[in-house]
Amino acid sequence: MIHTRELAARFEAYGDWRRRLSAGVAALHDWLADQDLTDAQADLRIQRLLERLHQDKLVVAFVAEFSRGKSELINAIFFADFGQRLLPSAAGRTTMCPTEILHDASRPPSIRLLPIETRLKDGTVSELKNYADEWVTLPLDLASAERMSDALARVSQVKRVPVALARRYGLHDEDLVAPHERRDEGSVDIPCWRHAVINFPHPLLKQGLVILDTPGLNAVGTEPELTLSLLPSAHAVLFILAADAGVTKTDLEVWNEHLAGADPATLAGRLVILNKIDGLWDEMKSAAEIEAEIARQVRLSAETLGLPVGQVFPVSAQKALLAKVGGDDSLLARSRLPPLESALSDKLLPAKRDIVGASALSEVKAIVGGVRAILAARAAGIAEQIAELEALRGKNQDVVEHMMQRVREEKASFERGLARFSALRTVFTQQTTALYDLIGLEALRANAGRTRRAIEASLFTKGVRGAMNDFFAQIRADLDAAGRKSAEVHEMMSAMYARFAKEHSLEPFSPPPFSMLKYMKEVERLERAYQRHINTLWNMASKAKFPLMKRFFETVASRVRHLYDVANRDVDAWLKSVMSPLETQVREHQLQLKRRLESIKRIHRASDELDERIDELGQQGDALRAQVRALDARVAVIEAIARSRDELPLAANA
Ligand SMILES: Nc1nc2c(ncn2[C@@H]2O[C@H](COP(=O)(O)OP(=O)(O)OP(=O)(O)O)[C@@H](O)[C@H]2O)c(=O)[nH]1
Ligand SMILES: [Mg+2]
Repeated sequence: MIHTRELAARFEAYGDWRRRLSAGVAALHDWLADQDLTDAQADLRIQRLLERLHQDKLVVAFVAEFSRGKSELINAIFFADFGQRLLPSAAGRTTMCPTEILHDASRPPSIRLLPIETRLKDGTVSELKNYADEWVTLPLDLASAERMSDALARVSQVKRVPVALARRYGLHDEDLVAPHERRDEGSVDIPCWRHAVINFPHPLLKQGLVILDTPGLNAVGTEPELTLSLLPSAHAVLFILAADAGVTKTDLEVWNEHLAGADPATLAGRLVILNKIDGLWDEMKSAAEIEAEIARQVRLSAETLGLPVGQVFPVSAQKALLAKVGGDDSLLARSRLPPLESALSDKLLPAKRDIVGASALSEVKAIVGGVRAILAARAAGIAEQIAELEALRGKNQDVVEHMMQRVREEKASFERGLARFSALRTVFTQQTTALYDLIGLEALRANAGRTRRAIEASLFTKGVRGAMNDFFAQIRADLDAAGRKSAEVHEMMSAMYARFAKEHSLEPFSPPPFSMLKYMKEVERLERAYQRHINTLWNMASKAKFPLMKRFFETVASRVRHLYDVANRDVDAWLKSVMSPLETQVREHQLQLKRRLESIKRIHRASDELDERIDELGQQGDALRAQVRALDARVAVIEAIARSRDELPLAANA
């Protein structure tokens, strides 16, 4: 298993590199804050970049027609240590839903399953990942390979439903009936689950590897998220063919529709696997003949798919699994899995590192670009002042007065332009006040008070129920309205930025939008929990039920209060990130005009101050240039890390 170890060592080196890159970015951030060169927007972007670097994953997807051996190959490469087949792999359609295999240290080992019924809801799979209550979670017992494979067998679970229902789920009935299986009148088999996430503490997964096993062909088409987001964001895709058949018509369809691409960088991340070469191991043929047959299929497949021969790997997943489980080295060599494993560790990570490095670097440069723009504006202001003052040497008082007049006019004109900015500020304040009126704690307090009084006033549980329903309805209406309000603010600010950038030829900036979905989902969750609980209380005969209901309301109210706290904090941060870049732009511009005017005023008072002032400005210019050099140095450090490719740690070569 030398190759798995090598892959693990590569992953470790990669994790280490990511940490160094993060440290470089953090150092840059500290320096910017120290120099007073950040604003809320830059802070937010740096924060996001650091988070991304921290959680960065490497996603390897396995895609093919059904029954080509995707799941078997995953078993052979990653899970042979368990001494048995872990993911279900069998003839016919086996994997029925996209299955992510990853490690998340914050949860116990488990398989999480998203019911197919969620297809009737809004929300994408990745959104739904944030809501544990949408998933069915089964623990994985690592001590028992048997119990584990039982739990993992869930990914092939199907159930019979009326065709009409399958259609409502957006599934095509003709695609879903297993071949050879007789279809009942009007009903079909559909997958029980829409998506599965297996949380498993494997060393490679711990380092950030995510494996994506997909169901065969048709399912690729029915889950839009697979095509729209999971596959495109995979860093590598292993496309699996059968060695005897080569590229069939349906294989080609899958390839063309989902995997082929004009972009050479994308194609570099595609490996084609010719699986089941053991089918060609014909006793009646010589080794050389078999070899020639395999080589011919490799060549043909590479040609058909437009890939270099080096990216096509003939293997036998099944024999490789068997060989690893039984410790049979010669069979493992014959299975040809080792060269594929080497390719995964040699090509994948360096490629991934390039991509992550380049994207982190371009984000850093974008952030630094904003800072440079400020520094450049300051430098230009100084240069202009020096030029102005130089022109004053030996000029008489009249000329100085004239010049002062000119700067005053410029300042006045900018200030007139600012009238619009302050009008916008007023509207912005009104809008934010309206937003806080909707979701502020005051509104919640009033709502809770109303509910409390209604509960007190009602002598029967029915009244309590009505009051609680009103309480939730009001919250949902407020969140809804707040969502609309924040969209208004976003629209207004986007327009203002566009206009401001155009009129004063400044850096264009598009403010981030704000979403209420998260809070809405949480309220819905609370409401569901409340409904369940109230039903239990409802059925109680005891006299205690009325006080219990009151107490229960207080619990609910305090949960909602916490939710409001979070929402208010988020809205605060968002509003700042929307407004502060504009404020910075305006402030910088104003400051510059003021400085110019001041220095001319001083000259006006005493012309012997002229040389002194020019000197002073020269020094300011020097300081500014030093600041730019310091900034460059910090960016260069990040750039060097981002572009570095270090050698494997010694352990990997052992
Ligand atoms: N002879 C042979 N059989 C294999 C090999 N790899 C997989 N198989 C068999 O092919 C069948 C299908 O394998 P799976 O791993 O379920 O295929 P899959 O691509 O995951 O199929 P779906 O989950 O249905 O999309 C199983 O019976 C495997 O044992 C191989 O290298 N040689
Ligand atoms: Mg499968």
